[in-house]
Amino acid sequence: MTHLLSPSRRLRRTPFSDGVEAAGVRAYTIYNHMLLPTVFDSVEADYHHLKSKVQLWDVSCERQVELRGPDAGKLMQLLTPRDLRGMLPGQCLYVPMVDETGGMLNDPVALKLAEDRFWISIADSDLLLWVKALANARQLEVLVEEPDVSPLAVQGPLADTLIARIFGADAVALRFFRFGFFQFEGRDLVVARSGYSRQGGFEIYVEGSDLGMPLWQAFMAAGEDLEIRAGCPNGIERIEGGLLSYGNDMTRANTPYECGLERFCNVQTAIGCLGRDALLRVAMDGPNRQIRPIEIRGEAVPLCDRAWPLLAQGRPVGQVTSAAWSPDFSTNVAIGMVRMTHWDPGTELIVETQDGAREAVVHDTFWH
Ligand code: THG
Repeated sequence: MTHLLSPSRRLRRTPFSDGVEAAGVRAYTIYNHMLLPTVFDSVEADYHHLKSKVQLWDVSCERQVELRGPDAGKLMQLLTPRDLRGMLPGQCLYVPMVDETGGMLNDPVALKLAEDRFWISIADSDLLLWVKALANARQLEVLVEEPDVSPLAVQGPLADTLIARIFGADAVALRFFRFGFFQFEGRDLVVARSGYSRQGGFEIYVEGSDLGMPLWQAFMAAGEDLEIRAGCPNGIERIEGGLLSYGNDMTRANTPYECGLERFCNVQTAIGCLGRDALLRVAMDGPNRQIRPIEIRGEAVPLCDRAWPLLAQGRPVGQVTSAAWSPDFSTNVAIGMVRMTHWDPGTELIVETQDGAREAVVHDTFWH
Protein backbone atom coordinates (compact mmCIF):
# COMPACT_ATOMS: atom_id res chain seq x y z
CA MET A 1 0.00 0.00 0.00
CA THR A 2 2.39 2.69 1.21
CA HIS A 3 3.71 3.75 -2.22
CA LEU A 4 5.04 7.19 -1.29
CA LEU A 5 5.88 6.37 2.30
CA SER A 6 8.70 3.87 2.83
CA PRO A 7 7.39 1.48 5.48
CA SER A 8 9.78 0.58 8.29
CA ARG A 9 9.64 -0.38 11.94
CA ARG A 10 9.81 3.30 12.99
CA LEU A 11 6.49 3.97 11.24
CA ARG A 12 4.62 1.61 13.47
CA ARG A 13 1.81 -0.60 12.12
CA THR A 14 -1.24 -1.13 14.32
CA PRO A 15 -3.25 -4.15 15.49
CA PHE A 16 -5.87 -3.14 12.86
CA SER A 17 -3.54 -2.44 9.90
CA ASP A 18 -4.48 -5.68 8.14
CA GLY A 19 -8.16 -4.66 8.27
CA VAL A 20 -7.40 -1.10 7.16
CA GLU A 21 -5.48 -2.41 4.13
CA ALA A 22 -8.21 -4.92 3.25
CA ALA A 23 -10.71 -2.01 3.35
CA GLY A 24 -8.69 -0.20 0.66
CA VAL A 25 -6.98 2.64 2.54
CA ARG A 26 -5.77 5.28 0.04
CA ALA A 27 -3.52 7.49 2.20
CA TYR A 28 -1.87 7.62 5.59
CA THR A 29 -0.35 10.28 7.77
CA ILE A 30 2.10 9.58 10.59
CA TYR A 31 0.96 10.38 14.15
CA ASN A 32 2.96 9.46 17.23
CA HIS A 33 5.32 7.53 14.91
CA MET A 34 2.40 5.32 13.84
CA LEU A 35 0.25 4.87 10.73
CA LEU A 36 -3.01 6.83 10.78
CA PRO A 37 -5.32 6.40 7.75
CA THR A 38 -6.59 9.67 6.24
CA VAL A 39 -8.60 8.62 3.15
CA PHE A 40 -10.58 5.54 2.12
CA ASP A 41 -12.95 6.43 -0.74
CA SER A 42 -12.30 10.20 -1.02
CA VAL A 43 -12.23 12.77 1.80
CA GLU A 44 -15.64 14.06 0.61
CA ALA A 45 -17.23 10.61 0.19
CA ASP A 46 -15.85 9.56 3.61
CA TYR A 47 -17.36 12.76 5.07
CA HIS A 48 -20.89 12.09 3.75
CA HIS A 49 -20.72 8.48 4.93
CA LEU A 50 -19.49 9.49 8.42
CA LYS A 51 -22.39 11.94 8.78
CA SER A 52 -25.08 9.45 7.73
CA LYS A 53 -23.97 5.93 8.75
CA VAL A 54 -21.29 4.44 11.03
CA GLN A 55 -17.54 4.03 10.60
CA LEU A 56 -14.79 2.00 12.24
CA TRP A 57 -11.63 4.04 12.79
CA ASP A 58 -8.12 2.74 13.48
CA VAL A 59 -6.97 5.45 15.90
CA SER A 60 -4.27 3.29 17.51
CA CYS A 61 -1.97 6.31 17.10
CA GLU A 62 -3.79 7.87 20.06
CA ARG A 63 -1.13 6.16 22.21
CA GLN A 64 -1.60 5.80 25.94
CA VAL A 65 0.80 7.03 28.60
CA GLU A 66 -0.01 4.95 31.68
CA LEU A 67 0.65 6.28 35.19
CA ARG A 68 0.47 3.68 37.93
CA GLY A 69 1.39 4.01 41.61
CA PRO A 70 0.67 6.04 44.75
CA ASP A 71 1.87 9.30 43.13
CA ALA A 72 -0.09 8.85 39.85
CA GLY A 73 -2.66 11.53 40.80
CA LYS A 74 0.05 13.96 41.88
CA LEU A 75 1.88 13.48 38.55
CA MET A 76 -1.38 13.98 36.58
CA GLN A 77 -2.00 17.31 38.33
CA LEU A 78 1.62 18.34 37.68
CA LEU A 79 0.93 17.97 33.94
CA THR A 80 -2.29 19.99 33.54
CA PRO A 81 -3.90 23.29 34.60
CA ARG A 82 -7.30 21.56 34.76
CA ASP A 83 -8.34 20.95 38.39
CA LEU A 84 -8.48 17.15 38.74
CA ARG A 85 -9.69 16.97 42.37
CA GLY A 86 -13.23 16.07 41.36
CA MET A 87 -12.21 13.47 38.77
CA LEU A 88 -13.74 10.05 39.46
CA PRO A 89 -12.80 6.58 38.21
CA GLY A 90 -14.79 5.95 35.02
CA GLN A 91 -14.38 9.54 33.80
CA CYS A 92 -12.58 10.87 30.73
CA LEU A 93 -11.41 14.50 30.73
CA TYR A 94 -10.02 16.65 27.93
CA VAL A 95 -6.91 18.11 29.57
CA PRO A 96 -4.49 20.68 28.11
CA MET A 97 -0.92 19.81 29.10
CA VAL A 98 1.64 22.62 29.38
CA ASP A 99 5.34 23.18 29.99
CA GLU A 100 6.85 25.61 32.55
CA THR A 101 6.11 28.60 30.27
CA GLY A 102 2.45 27.62 29.87
CA GLY A 103 3.09 26.43 26.30
CA MET A 104 0.92 23.59 24.99
CA LEU A 105 2.71 20.21 24.97
CA ASN A 106 -0.32 18.10 24.10
CA ASP A 107 -4.15 18.10 24.38
CA PRO A 108 -4.98 14.54 25.40
CA VAL A 109 -8.02 12.80 26.81
CA ALA A 110 -7.23 11.52 30.32
CA LEU A 111 -8.93 8.43 31.77
CA LYS A 112 -9.00 7.70 35.50
CA LEU A 113 -8.98 3.89 35.79
CA ALA A 114 -8.48 3.86 39.58
CA GLU A 115 -7.22 6.22 42.30
CA ASP A 116 -3.66 5.13 41.49
CA ARG A 117 -3.98 4.49 37.75
CA PHE A 118 -4.52 6.80 34.72
CA TRP A 119 -4.23 6.60 30.95
CA ILE A 120 -3.31 9.75 29.01
CA SER A 121 -4.60 9.29 25.45
CA ILE A 122 -2.20 11.56 23.63
CA ALA A 123 -2.24 13.80 20.56
CA ASP A 124 0.79 13.99 18.26
CA SER A 125 3.79 14.83 20.47
CA ASP A 126 6.27 12.68 22.42
CA LEU A 127 4.61 13.25 25.77
CA LEU A 128 5.95 9.99 27.28
CA LEU A 129 9.47 11.46 27.44
CA TRP A 130 8.31 14.60 29.30
CA VAL A 131 6.21 12.57 31.76
CA LYS A 132 9.03 10.09 32.44
CA ALA A 133 11.50 12.93 33.04
CA LEU A 134 9.14 14.68 35.46
CA ALA A 135 8.42 11.49 37.41
CA ASN A 136 12.14 10.84 37.79
CA ALA A 137 13.19 14.42 38.53
CA ARG A 138 10.53 14.71 41.26
CA GLN A 139 11.34 11.20 42.55
CA LEU A 140 7.67 10.23 42.39
CA GLU A 141 6.43 6.76 43.28
CA VAL A 142 4.86 6.05 39.91
CA LEU A 143 5.52 3.85 36.88
CA VAL A 144 5.24 5.60 33.50
CA GLU A 145 4.94 3.34 30.44
CA GLU A 146 3.22 2.97 27.07
CA PRO A 147 0.93 -0.07 27.43
CA ASP A 148 -0.22 -2.35 24.57
CA VAL A 149 -3.48 -0.41 24.21
CA SER A 150 -4.87 0.71 20.83
CA PRO A 151 -8.06 2.78 20.54
CA LEU A 152 -10.63 1.73 17.95
CA ALA A 153 -13.34 4.35 17.33
CA VAL A 154 -16.93 3.70 16.25
CA GLN A 155 -18.28 7.03 14.95
CA GLY A 156 -21.42 8.19 13.19
CA PRO A 157 -25.19 8.44 13.79
CA LEU A 158 -25.59 4.63 13.80
CA ALA A 159 -22.84 4.07 16.39
CA ASP A 160 -25.30 3.35 19.24
CA THR A 161 -27.07 0.63 17.22
CA LEU A 162 -23.76 -1.03 16.38
CA ILE A 163 -22.18 -0.82 19.83
CA ALA A 164 -25.28 -2.48 21.34
CA ARG A 165 -24.75 -5.50 19.09
CA ILE A 166 -21.18 -6.02 20.32
CA PHE A 167 -21.25 -4.82 23.94
CA GLY A 168 -24.97 -4.74 24.83
CA ALA A 169 -27.43 -2.09 26.04
CA ASP A 170 -25.23 -1.12 29.02
CA ALA A 171 -22.66 0.37 26.63
CA VAL A 172 -25.38 2.51 24.98
CA ALA A 173 -26.27 3.82 28.46
CA LEU A 174 -22.79 5.38 28.82
CA ARG A 175 -22.86 9.18 29.14
CA PHE A 176 -20.51 11.46 27.14
CA PHE A 177 -16.89 11.15 28.32
CA ARG A 178 -17.69 8.25 30.70
CA PHE A 179 -16.28 4.75 30.30
CA GLY A 180 -16.98 1.27 31.57
CA PHE A 181 -15.47 -2.21 31.25
CA PHE A 182 -17.11 -4.49 28.67
CA GLN A 183 -16.25 -8.04 27.66
CA PHE A 184 -15.07 -9.25 24.27
CA GLU A 185 -13.84 -12.84 23.90
CA GLY A 186 -13.73 -13.09 27.68
CA ARG A 187 -11.47 -10.06 28.11
CA ASP A 188 -12.39 -6.75 29.79
CA LEU A 189 -12.01 -3.70 27.56
CA VAL A 190 -12.47 -0.02 28.35
CA VAL A 191 -15.32 1.42 26.23
CA ALA A 192 -15.96 5.19 26.36
CA ARG A 193 -18.53 7.47 24.74
CA SER A 194 -16.06 9.80 23.04
CA GLY A 195 -14.23 10.33 19.76
CA TYR A 196 -12.74 12.83 17.35
CA SER A 197 -15.95 13.71 15.49
CA ARG A 198 -19.19 15.60 16.18
CA GLN A 199 -21.31 12.66 14.95
CA GLY A 200 -21.32 10.80 18.27
CA GLY A 201 -19.81 7.44 19.04
CA PHE A 202 -17.51 5.33 21.14
CA GLU A 203 -13.86 4.50 21.60
CA ILE A 204 -12.74 1.00 22.60
CA TYR A 205 -9.31 0.90 24.22
CA VAL A 206 -8.19 -2.48 22.87
CA GLU A 207 -5.79 -3.95 25.40
CA GLY A 208 -3.70 -6.67 23.76
CA SER A 209 -2.75 -6.47 20.08
CA ASP A 210 -3.97 -10.04 19.53
CA LEU A 211 -7.58 -8.82 20.03
CA GLY A 212 -7.28 -6.18 17.29
CA MET A 213 -8.31 -8.10 14.19
CA PRO A 214 -10.95 -10.28 15.93
CA LEU A 215 -12.68 -7.13 17.23
CA TRP A 216 -12.32 -5.35 13.86
CA GLN A 217 -13.92 -8.34 12.08
CA ALA A 218 -16.70 -8.59 14.67
CA PHE A 219 -17.68 -4.92 14.12
CA MET A 220 -17.48 -5.23 10.33
CA ALA A 221 -19.73 -8.32 10.39
CA ALA A 222 -22.21 -6.86 12.91
CA GLY A 223 -22.47 -3.59 10.95
CA GLU A 224 -22.97 -4.98 7.47
CA ASP A 225 -26.69 -4.08 7.26
CA LEU A 226 -25.86 -0.60 8.65
CA GLU A 227 -23.49 -0.11 5.70
CA ILE A 228 -20.51 0.20 8.05
CA ARG A 229 -17.22 1.20 6.43
CA ALA A 230 -13.66 1.68 7.55
CA GLY A 231 -13.09 5.38 8.10
CA CYS A 232 -10.79 7.81 9.85
CA PRO A 233 -10.83 11.25 11.45
CA ASN A 234 -12.21 13.42 8.65
CA GLY A 235 -10.49 16.71 7.84
CA ILE A 236 -13.69 18.47 6.73
CA GLU A 237 -15.92 17.26 9.55
CA ARG A 238 -13.43 18.07 12.32
CA ILE A 239 -12.90 21.64 11.05
CA GLU A 240 -16.69 22.18 10.80
CA GLY A 241 -16.91 20.92 14.40
CA GLY A 242 -14.00 23.00 15.70
CA LEU A 243 -11.97 20.04 16.95
CA LEU A 244 -8.38 21.25 17.29
CA SER A 245 -5.37 19.36 15.97
CA TYR A 246 -2.12 19.60 17.94
CA GLY A 247 0.80 20.49 15.66
CA ASN A 248 -1.60 22.07 13.16
CA ASP A 249 -3.81 24.55 15.02
CA MET A 250 -1.61 24.90 18.10
CA THR A 251 1.97 24.24 19.17
CA ARG A 252 4.24 24.84 22.15
CA ALA A 253 4.22 28.52 21.11
CA ASN A 254 0.57 28.77 22.25
CA THR A 255 -1.02 28.88 25.69
CA PRO A 256 -4.32 27.04 26.33
CA TYR A 257 -6.00 30.49 26.49
CA GLU A 258 -4.89 31.27 22.95
CA CYS A 259 -6.33 27.88 21.93
CA GLY A 260 -9.74 28.72 23.39
CA LEU A 261 -9.26 26.01 26.02
CA GLU A 262 -9.80 28.34 29.01
CA ARG A 263 -12.81 26.28 30.10
CA PHE A 264 -10.36 23.42 30.76
CA CYS A 265 -8.00 25.60 32.87
CA ASN A 266 -8.52 26.27 36.57
CA VAL A 267 -5.30 28.11 37.41
CA GLN A 268 -6.67 29.41 40.73
CA THR A 269 -7.17 25.88 42.08
CA ALA A 270 -4.95 23.59 39.95
CA ILE A 271 -2.29 23.62 42.63
CA GLY A 272 0.66 21.46 41.65
CA CYS A 273 0.52 22.21 37.89
CA LEU A 274 4.04 22.89 36.64
CA GLY A 275 3.01 25.78 34.35
CA ARG A 276 0.62 27.36 36.86
CA ASP A 277 2.62 30.52 37.63
CA ALA A 278 3.10 31.30 33.94
CA LEU A 279 -0.60 30.67 33.22
CA LEU A 280 -1.76 32.78 36.20
CA ARG A 281 -0.10 35.77 34.52
CA VAL A 282 -1.67 34.91 31.14
CA ALA A 283 -5.10 34.39 32.74
CA MET A 284 -4.86 37.82 34.42
CA ASP A 285 -4.13 39.76 31.21
CA GLY A 286 -6.05 37.50 28.81
CA PRO A 287 -4.57 36.36 25.49
CA ASN A 288 -3.85 38.87 22.70
CA ARG A 289 -4.59 36.30 19.98
CA GLN A 290 -7.00 33.36 19.91
CA ILE A 291 -8.39 30.50 17.82
CA ARG A 292 -11.36 31.55 15.69
CA PRO A 293 -13.67 29.87 13.17
CA ILE A 294 -12.88 31.45 9.80
CA GLU A 295 -14.93 31.28 6.60
CA ILE A 296 -12.98 31.60 3.37
CA ARG A 297 -15.12 32.81 0.48
CA GLY A 298 -15.11 31.54 -3.08
CA GLU A 299 -14.39 28.16 -4.61
CA ALA A 300 -12.66 25.24 -2.85
CA VAL A 301 -9.35 26.21 -1.24
CA PRO A 302 -6.17 24.23 -2.00
CA LEU A 303 -4.81 21.72 0.52
CA CYS A 304 -3.83 23.56 3.72
CA ASP A 305 -0.39 21.99 4.26
CA ARG A 306 1.23 25.19 5.62
CA ALA A 307 0.15 28.19 7.69
CA TRP A 308 -1.68 30.81 5.60
CA PRO A 309 -1.07 34.43 6.68
CA LEU A 310 -4.16 36.48 7.58
CA LEU A 311 -3.91 40.15 6.58
CA ALA A 312 -5.83 43.35 7.29
CA GLN A 313 -4.88 46.47 5.32
CA GLY A 314 -1.84 44.52 4.14
CA ARG A 315 -0.58 43.86 7.68
CA PRO A 316 -0.33 40.40 9.32
CA VAL A 317 -2.99 39.80 11.98
CA GLY A 318 -2.89 36.01 12.31
CA GLN A 319 -2.86 32.77 10.36
CA VAL A 320 -5.14 29.98 9.12
CA THR A 321 -3.86 26.52 10.06
CA SER A 322 -6.64 24.19 8.86
CA ALA A 323 -9.08 24.70 5.98
CA ALA A 324 -11.35 22.65 3.73
CA TRP A 325 -14.31 22.94 1.38
CA SER A 326 -17.48 21.97 3.25
CA PRO A 327 -20.07 20.31 0.99
CA ASP A 328 -22.84 20.69 3.60
CA PHE A 329 -22.25 24.42 4.21
CA SER A 330 -21.18 25.24 0.61
CA THR A 331 -18.24 27.34 1.75
CA ASN A 332 -14.66 26.89 2.95
CA VAL A 333 -14.46 26.25 6.70
CA ALA A 334 -11.23 27.03 8.51
CA ILE A 335 -9.50 27.35 11.86
CA GLY A 336 -7.21 30.31 12.47
CA MET A 337 -5.35 32.18 15.19
CA VAL A 338 -6.27 35.89 15.10
CA ARG A 339 -4.96 38.96 16.95
CA MET A 340 -7.44 40.61 19.32
CA THR A 341 -7.62 43.75 17.16
CA HIS A 342 -9.25 41.64 14.42
CA TRP A 343 -10.91 38.69 16.20
CA ASP A 344 -14.47 40.05 16.46
CA PRO A 345 -17.09 38.07 14.49
CA GLY A 346 -17.76 39.68 11.13
CA THR A 347 -14.24 41.08 10.69
CA GLU A 348 -13.24 40.92 7.03
CA LEU A 349 -9.70 39.70 6.32
CA ILE A 350 -7.51 38.51 3.47
CA VAL A 351 -5.96 35.03 3.64
CA GLU A 352 -2.90 34.20 1.55
CA THR A 353 -3.01 30.60 0.30
CA GLN A 354 -0.23 29.09 -1.81
CA ASP A 355 -2.56 29.61 -4.80
CA GLY A 356 -3.25 33.28 -4.11
CA ALA A 357 -5.18 35.66 -1.85
CA ARG A 358 -8.81 35.05 -0.83
CA GLU A 359 -11.46 36.90 1.16
CA ALA A 360 -12.12 35.60 4.65
CA VAL A 361 -14.42 36.51 7.53
CA VAL A 362 -14.22 35.75 11.26
CA HIS A 363 -17.17 33.69 12.57
CA ASP A 364 -18.47 33.50 16.13
CA THR A 365 -19.21 29.74 16.17
CA PHE A 366 -18.09 26.62 14.34
CA TRP A 367 -20.38 24.85 11.91
CA HIS A 368 -22.28 22.29 14.00
N1 THG B 1 -9.78 10.39 21.58
C1 THG B 1 -8.81 9.83 22.34
N2 THG B 1 -7.56 10.27 22.34
C2 THG B 1 -7.23 11.31 21.57
C3 THG B 1 -8.19 11.95 20.76
C4 THG B 1 -9.50 11.45 20.77
N3 THG B 1 -5.96 11.77 21.56
C5 THG B 1 -5.55 12.68 20.54
C6 THG B 1 -6.58 13.71 20.19
N4 THG B 1 -7.87 13.05 19.97
C7 THG B 1 -6.69 14.71 21.30
N5 THG B 1 -7.50 15.86 20.94
C8 THG B 1 -8.84 15.96 21.24
C9 THG B 1 -9.50 17.10 20.86
C10 THG B 1 -10.85 17.26 21.17
C11 THG B 1 -11.52 16.26 21.85
C12 THG B 1 -10.85 15.12 22.21
C13 THG B 1 -9.50 14.97 21.92
C14 THG B 1 -12.95 16.40 22.24
N6 THG B 1 -13.39 17.63 22.55
C15 THG B 1 -14.76 17.92 22.87
C16 THG B 1 -14.98 19.43 22.64
O1 THG B 1 -14.00 20.13 22.44
O2 THG B 1 -16.12 19.82 22.66
C17 THG B 1 -15.15 17.54 24.27
C18 THG B 1 -14.37 18.19 25.35
C19 THG B 1 -15.08 18.12 26.68
O3 THG B 1 -16.19 18.63 26.78
O4 THG B 1 -14.49 17.59 27.65
O5 THG B 1 -13.70 15.44 22.29
O6 THG B 1 -10.42 11.94 20.06
N7 THG B 1 -9.13 8.79 23.11
